[in-house]
Order: sequence, then C-alpha cells, then structure tokens
Amino acid sequence: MTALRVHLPLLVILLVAAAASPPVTLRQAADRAGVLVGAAVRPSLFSEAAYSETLAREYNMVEPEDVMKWWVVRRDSKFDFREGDEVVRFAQAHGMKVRGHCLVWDHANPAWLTEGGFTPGQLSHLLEEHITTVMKHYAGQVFAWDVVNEALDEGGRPKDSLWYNQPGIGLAEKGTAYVERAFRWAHQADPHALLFYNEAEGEGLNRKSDAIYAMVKDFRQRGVPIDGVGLQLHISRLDLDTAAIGANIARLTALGVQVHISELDVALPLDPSTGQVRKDDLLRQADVYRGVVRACRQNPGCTAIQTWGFTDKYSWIGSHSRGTRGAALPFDRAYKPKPAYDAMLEELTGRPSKEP
Ligand code: 9MR
Repeated sequence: MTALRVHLPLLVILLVAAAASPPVTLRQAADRAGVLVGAAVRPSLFSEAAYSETLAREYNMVEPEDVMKWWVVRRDSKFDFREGDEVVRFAQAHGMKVRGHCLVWDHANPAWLTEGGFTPGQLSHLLEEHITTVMKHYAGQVFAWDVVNEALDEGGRPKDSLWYNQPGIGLAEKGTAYVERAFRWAHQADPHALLFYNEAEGEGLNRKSDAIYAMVKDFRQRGVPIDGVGLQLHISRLDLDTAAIGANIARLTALGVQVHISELDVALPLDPSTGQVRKDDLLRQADVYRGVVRACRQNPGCTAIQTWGFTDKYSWIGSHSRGTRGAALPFDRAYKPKPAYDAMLEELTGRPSKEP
C-alpha cells in the first residue's frame, strides 16, 4: 500500500506522458486514428522471431496470404483448418483482428475440384458447403471475409471461371448473380461477419471499378448483404493517380459500404546484376504509400490499410516476376523500416515521424 501511495503520482505522470507522446509504431498510430493496419501473413514464418515480433508490434490486423484458400483448406476434399487456426491463434495472442481471404476465386483451387467434372448442381452444393463450413468454423474469430475475389475482367464483365460459367454454379451468363448467391450464403453462415468483394486493378476510375460500383449499388438497392469492397492495390507504376483512388473510395462509401485497402504493395525494378533497388526509387515508392494512405484516411468509410506481407524478405513479387522486381513492402529484408514505412507512419499520425 505504502509503495503504491509513494509511486501513484509518478504513475499518473507516466500514464499522461505515454498518452501524449507521439506514436512510434504503425500499430500505435492506427489505434489512435481508429483505423486498422494489417499485413498478409504466412503462419510457417511465425517461428522466425523477427517476423513475429515485427508483426505483433506494428500491426493490429492480419490476413492469411494463402492458408484460408481452397487449396489449403480443401487440399483433399475434407476440411483442414490447421494452418488457418494458427493465424487466428497468433492474432488472439497479440490482440489483433483477422481478415479472412478468400471463399470464391477461380485461382488457388485444388485439382480434385477444378478437374472433377462436377455439374453446376454439384458445384453449387460444394460452394455452399464450403462457405458455410469455413465461415461457421471461424465465426467470432474472423471479423471480415473476402467472400468473392477477382470476379471481373478489365472490361468489367464477369470473368470466365469455374464458378461463373465453366460450368458455374447454375447461374452461367447471368452476370453477377453467382456473386450475389455467394454473398447470401455467407451472410447465412455468419450474420456478424463483414462481407467484402475484393478486386485487383479496380482501384482508380476505370471500366472495372465502374462495374464494381454498379454491382455494389445494385446489391445495396436490392438488399444483397455486402458490407465492403477491398481495393487490392498491387502497384507496379510509381506515377499512381491517387486522386482517382480517392474519388473511387468516395463513390463506394457513398453507397454505405466500407472500403479496405486490402493488398497494398509497390514493386520496384531490381538491378539484374546486384538485385538492389535504386535509392531514389525507394523515395518514390514512399510517395506512393503516402498517397494511398492519405486517400484512405481522407474518407472515414475507408477503415483498413493492409499490405501484402510486410517484409521484403517474403513477398509474392519475387517469384512472380522471376526476380526482376521486388522490394515492394514497408520493411526491408532485415526488417528495417524503409521510407515507405516512415510515409505510412506520418500519414497515420498526421505529422512527420522523424525530425529533419
Ligand atoms: O501472394 C499469394 C501467393 O502466395 C499465392 O501463390 C497466389 C495464389 O494463391 O496468391 C497470392 O495472393 C494473391 C491474392 O490471394 C489475391 N490477389 C492477388 C494476390 C497476388 O497474386
């Protein structure tokens, strides 16, 4: 008791100082700003101390990069939640939210499904069972789901796919009716989860984003349960039109849905002999990160900013580009924050993170 009395004023001073001091991590800044800052993760890397420590320190949300996809959860036709559960356990241990990805996509599906010769009736049953079982397993643990991923082509038309028309779930050539069916099943499975449509290259103003807008507007008018749109933002150009992204966020949120920046990364060209990036590219990359975070923060309906991984040590870009591009994320290969990190922190706090 005596010790408490002696130290109480000191404790109060420390608490006040802590509340007033500038946030030093993305997570602190995001918590104060009331926004989610997340990263796509691979649970096989949780055993690497720098990976886990950086993740838990800097982020308040995680999303499995791959382990909640069909090809992991349904490697054979039985359900296997072990790797997804590891992500949930990590998040719970560190007070983070989990964003689920993804229930309906024409990629990352197991061969038994894509080459099984199923009829539309059988596929419809399989998809309903999948959405229902996965979402019920994670109910209360995964707060938001990418229900349907990348269903549209560049022209804004539904892509030919297993779920749409090859052979589809029985709604072939009926536009976005199969997307609607998936959202309705998802809502039945977990009425509390936020349901997102997630898309690539429909972030600014173009035919694809016009089609997303039209679909969401139609869904909202007819009471189809959709809560948000994920704008992926895999960026490979450093002259990004962030005003167009801001305008797209504004028109989507005006429909009453949230927007999540869901897969942000900014790939840079690598020197073919050294594998290094140019220093001024890192600064230009930081400006892109800054522009995206700013476009999101300008709109209260944009509630999450997530990068696709967080360290350049582990990113899909390397293998995808056969080593010609990379260094796309806010931390370098040694987990050191890059200028992109500083730019994110500045935009989240509203002021420079470092003294000049
Ligand atoms: O980064 C993911 C990579 O590890 C997988 O091999 C690939 C196929 O499942 O998916 C990558 O993530 C994609 C995401 O699921 C959807 N948007 C595009 C992402 C990058 O390709």
